[in-house]
Amino acid sequence: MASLSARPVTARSATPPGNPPQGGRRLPPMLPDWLRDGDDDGDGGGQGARRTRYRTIFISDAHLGTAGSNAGLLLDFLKRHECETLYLVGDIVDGWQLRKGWYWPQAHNDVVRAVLKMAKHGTRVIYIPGNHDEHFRDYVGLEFGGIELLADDVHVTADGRRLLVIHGDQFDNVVLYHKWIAFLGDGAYTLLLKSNGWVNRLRRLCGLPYWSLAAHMKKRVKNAVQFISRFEEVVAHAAAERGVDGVVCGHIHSAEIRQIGDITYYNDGDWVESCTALVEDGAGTLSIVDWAERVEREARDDRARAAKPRLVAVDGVAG
Ligand SMILES: [Mn+2]
Repeated sequence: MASLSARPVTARSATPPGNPPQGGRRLPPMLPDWLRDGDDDGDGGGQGARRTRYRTIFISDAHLGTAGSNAGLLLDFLKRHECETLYLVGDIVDGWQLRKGWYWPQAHNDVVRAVLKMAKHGTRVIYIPGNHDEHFRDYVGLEFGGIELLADDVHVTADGRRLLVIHGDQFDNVVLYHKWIAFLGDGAYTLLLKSNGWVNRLRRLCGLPYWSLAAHMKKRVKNAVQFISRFEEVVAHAAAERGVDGVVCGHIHSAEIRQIGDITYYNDGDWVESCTALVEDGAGTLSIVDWAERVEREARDDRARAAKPRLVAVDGVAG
């Protein structure tokens, strides 16, 4: 796990400019009323709140619509940050779980509204669907509520590096049949990469949910470490084929910054287990923010500050 290396610029949030016109076709309004306007969530529209500003924020795997989602922490993170571009790198809403049974508490709604509000106030928001929200893949290339839906994207950092942004489920079959590829070579790699899409489209047509490699691996915990490093290598391999300098993904719920050959591999983690985001500062440096750890540290510091005056008084007596 990478440490917090970025030096964010903390600034009072200025009055945000209007949403700039964006590319892509505009859909007729299709948001239900309860999502349409995000300004009445009690934080005064973000005016005057102290927020940490980053150039780019990447988050994924919030799994809203499931009991495991740490929506409260995510909402806290979103309210205390601002950025030029927000990438939602897949599995934000868990469509498959919602089909099984509707679970949508207020905090989950508030996260959606916070994102819509960011879009409304000038943040470019890009949603790259994953496997749990693959229903959104039908709308790739469109824009709704100020949010652009893309299958994947190439993000250019402030220092000019090109990063492929992709959820990562596209590589599940390759990771699973990794051993066979060693025998069968690069042709098999390409074929498996394609088959991953076919198989899951077919499953979807039959009304079957996405076959989850992550769930499969959870049953074999002892292989998890090996699985994660193999996933990272497969993703880096695909990024190298795309001719980029690095790759940002999610999917395996394991935040990481790691150099693999010529490719810098970034994983923004998740908001179920670890509560992490990947952030880019104004100089183009990316780092992982562990928000659960940060909130805990702040609480610790507050307690220490509360205890301090007593210590000062003791020092005074001693001096
Ligand atoms: Mn996923």
